[in-house]
Amino acid sequence: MQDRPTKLVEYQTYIDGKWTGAQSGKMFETSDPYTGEAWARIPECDKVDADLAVEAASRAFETGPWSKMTATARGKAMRRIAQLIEKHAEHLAQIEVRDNGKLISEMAAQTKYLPEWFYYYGGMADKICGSVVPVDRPDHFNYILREPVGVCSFITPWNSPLMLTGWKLAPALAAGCTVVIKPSEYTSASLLEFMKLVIEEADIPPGVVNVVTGYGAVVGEPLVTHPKVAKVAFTGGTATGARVNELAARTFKKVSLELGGKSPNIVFDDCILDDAVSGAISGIFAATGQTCIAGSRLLVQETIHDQFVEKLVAMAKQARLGNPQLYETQVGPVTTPPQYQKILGYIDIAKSEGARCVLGGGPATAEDGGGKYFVKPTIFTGVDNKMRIAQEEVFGPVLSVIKFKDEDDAVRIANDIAYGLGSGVWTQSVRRAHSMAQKIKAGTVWVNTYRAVSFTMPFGGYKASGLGRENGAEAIDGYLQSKSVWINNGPGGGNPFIMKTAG
Ligand code: TXE
Repeated sequence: MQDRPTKLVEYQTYIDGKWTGAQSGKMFETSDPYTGEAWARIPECDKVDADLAVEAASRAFETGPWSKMTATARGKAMRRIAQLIEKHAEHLAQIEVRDNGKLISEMAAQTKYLPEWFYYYGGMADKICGSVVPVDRPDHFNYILREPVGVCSFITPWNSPLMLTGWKLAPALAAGCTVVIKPSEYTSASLLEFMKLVIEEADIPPGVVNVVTGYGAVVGEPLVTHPKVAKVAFTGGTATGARVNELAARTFKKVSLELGGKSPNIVFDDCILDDAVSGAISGIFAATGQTCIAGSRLLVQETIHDQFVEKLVAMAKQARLGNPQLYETQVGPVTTPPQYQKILGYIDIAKSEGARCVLGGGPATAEDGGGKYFVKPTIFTGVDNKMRIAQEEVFGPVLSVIKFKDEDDAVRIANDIAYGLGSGVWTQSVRRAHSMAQKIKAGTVWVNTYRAVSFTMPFGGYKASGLGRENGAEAIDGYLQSKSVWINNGPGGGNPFIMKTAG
């Protein structure tokens, strides 16, 4: 176990290029989920700070150096950001683990990969082209400008704080927007380190990237309702996402939402069994199940069900629970106390619904004897898709195994859910792979792999899993709007009382 820190680290937040506390002077503590001990103090911002940050972002967008910078220079600035992330990747990962308890092996892989987002979108900055339109009028020269939407608010969760920020920040900066970021109250520290080590060092002008820290309802909502905010990009729970969407609609903001999931991971009897077993395990137990794309519903064809479950349990049993800062640890603690209670509550619900617990099923202690908030990797069989354990997002290391007969049955069960974020298919049949990919209603279908993401591939949800897409070339559209320019080079006039709808 880590020692209790004798002195808490004190962070400030970053508004208009300056380090500051909350205007109220309030602070809150952030804890290490492994030790359960507080290790840092974070400014507890409120609406006053949110308003200051939005005003700073608005000035930077309207009149600051950023607004006058060429797109090529923006792209260069983004490459500086990428290089600085590369330099500090390991340190940033360690801070993330300290705050969210996820495995260093996963968080370090994320921070090492994150520069690619800034290289990719940085390269796009001076390739955002408008177009000339051959409009159906004589003597006209019409064109479309693509302009940045303006000030954007980002609200992010605790499970992958920097990665999910980068998915928003890189396309927003490439488009020429300015931003205010509110990280989760559980994991603010890595973003504040990022601001110091990366954004400040990269000489990004004041006001372009601002951070306010604190609680969602207090400092998050003012960022969603502020009239000068043009776009809100949110990642978090579905209930919060619905509220954010409703509030943002009142002032007609653009919104993108990346919400929860209950993703089906579908194993056919023609799969390579060992690959599918590993895929099923990493689908649910990686990140202690705290990922929106967790393959939490494992659909197994009845012909191989018993054999598959036996192999699955045998492998899952070997998982090493322990200190998430060590590279050999395979399962870390749950990030927050409410999340820990929620997961244990769902385990009870599953048992009361009649699902059969074949592995785990309760709190755990890490192998080193230390640690807080550990839950045993848990597998339920005999799950019916109508049960709450199959329909609701647990966000923990709890797998529901559901039997199916054939392809049609698998598709029916996979789609009989409010969510539509990820999905997996394990098969060696090319025909079946493509057919399933077409029929599953989800933003991502992985075939013979699971939980892969890339800056090049769009990511987002169908149904209650969200709105819009992050990543890939199309993500930049979420930070741009079109302006139609009409130039009449011929005679004007005509009937002044009638709209010019015809040539
Ligand atoms: O998320 P919240 P919570 C799911 C998962 C989890 C559940 C609840 O099922 O168990 O959501 O987790 C900010 N206005 N996911 O409570 O509340 C909040 O401060 C504006 C899925 O931690 O959605 C934080 O910054 N902002 C998920 C962010 O919203 C508000 C990741 C997310 O917190 C706000 C996390 C408000 N009224 C949880 N209320 C994923 N998609 O990966 C809260 N916030």
